[in-house]
Amino acid sequence: MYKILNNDLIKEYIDETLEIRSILLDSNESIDKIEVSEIGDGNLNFVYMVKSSKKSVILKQAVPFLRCVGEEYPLSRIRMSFEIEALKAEKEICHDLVPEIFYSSHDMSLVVMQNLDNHKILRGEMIERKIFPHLSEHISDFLADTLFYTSDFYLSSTQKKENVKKFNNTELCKITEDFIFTHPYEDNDTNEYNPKLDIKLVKAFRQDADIKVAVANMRYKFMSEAQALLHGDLHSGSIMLNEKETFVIDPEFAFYGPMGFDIGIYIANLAMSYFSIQDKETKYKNYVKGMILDTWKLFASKFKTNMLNHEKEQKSLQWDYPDGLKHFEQFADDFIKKLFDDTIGFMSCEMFRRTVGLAKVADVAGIEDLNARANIEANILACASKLITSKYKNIDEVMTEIQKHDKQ
Ligand code: SR1
Ligand code: MG
Repeated sequence: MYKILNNDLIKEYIDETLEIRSILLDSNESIDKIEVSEIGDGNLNFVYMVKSSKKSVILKQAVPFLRCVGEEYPLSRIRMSFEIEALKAEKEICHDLVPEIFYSSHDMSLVVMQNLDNHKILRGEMIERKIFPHLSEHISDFLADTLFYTSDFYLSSTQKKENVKKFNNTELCKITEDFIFTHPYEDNDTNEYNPKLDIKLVKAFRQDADIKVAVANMRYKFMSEAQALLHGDLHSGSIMLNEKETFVIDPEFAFYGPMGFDIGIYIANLAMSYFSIQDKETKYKNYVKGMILDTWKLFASKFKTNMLNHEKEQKSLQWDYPDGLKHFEQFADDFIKKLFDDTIGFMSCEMFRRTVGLAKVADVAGIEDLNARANIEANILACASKLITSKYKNIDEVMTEIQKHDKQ
């Protein structure tokens, strides 16, 4: 039966759950030998580190409300079941990029998994100006493989439709529909702004026909295009890493949606980090610029390779004629071009909402000088407005646009 755990109740729970107990303790050892500490600061769940002399693990539990708002915002615990199933699916596809699960319980809405204690959250590391030589390779692998191997390009029609049903994550999709695609574009109580941000800028984009139509298009895409199993919240707080290894965590928002959403959210968070860096730190700014360019370019090339290799292996009759593979390649290029446009659209929506919506990014919101922060936020809003209402040939053009709006 479900109960909300705390430090003491976790000990009791582990004592009676042999699968977890045996990971942490020898059979005759007392449960008092383990230490429990709450380490989460996320918006949704409670995260504990559980440590014995033998091992340490992470125990994450969903509670029946939205943690960052409180009990007055009920949210069913089923989100943990989606997280568990998404972790399993992602682990099968990208073994080295997803933490190991030791135990999970749908009834208790909890998962016990690998403690990434040699790894840190990417956002914090970027704020500390740390450099990670393999990150773009790893994230582009994660994106190209999870998005390809869960899509209609790879799965049978029946399996893909079964998966869409399985990941029917309606409540968390609604959070995204509200907090990314709706509230930031209206006068809504949940929105929060830096008091030094010129309110005229906020009002202006909320009444701009081109922006409103473009955002409505992205919202509709998010709600209706079940292309692949998405992570659903792939910002720099959902990545833990060190110099050698990268792990993608927290897929509680997983569902079948448009591929560009995951890529766009990630690149938007890199772009907001870019804007947050003061001009004099040119070395780090250039590093982040390189991350933006590499992520898209590596992703596009790996995704295309996945498509071509699969087609070569399958040898489907449809493309089995002298120029067939060349024509299939045109189809792949066409698809990736549309995916690029979607990516930039979703990227813009993430930039808007992280500036004027409820959830902020520490890279920008952590800047203590509110006037300096407001200047960066104005740049982000202007850039997002331009990106979502324009068409770009490639990521280099997008980067030029970002740089143009980076007015110090
Ligand atoms: C109301 S929850 C706000 C945000 O937290 C999560 O990390 C998602 O990004 C969600 O949009
Ligand atoms: Mg999260």
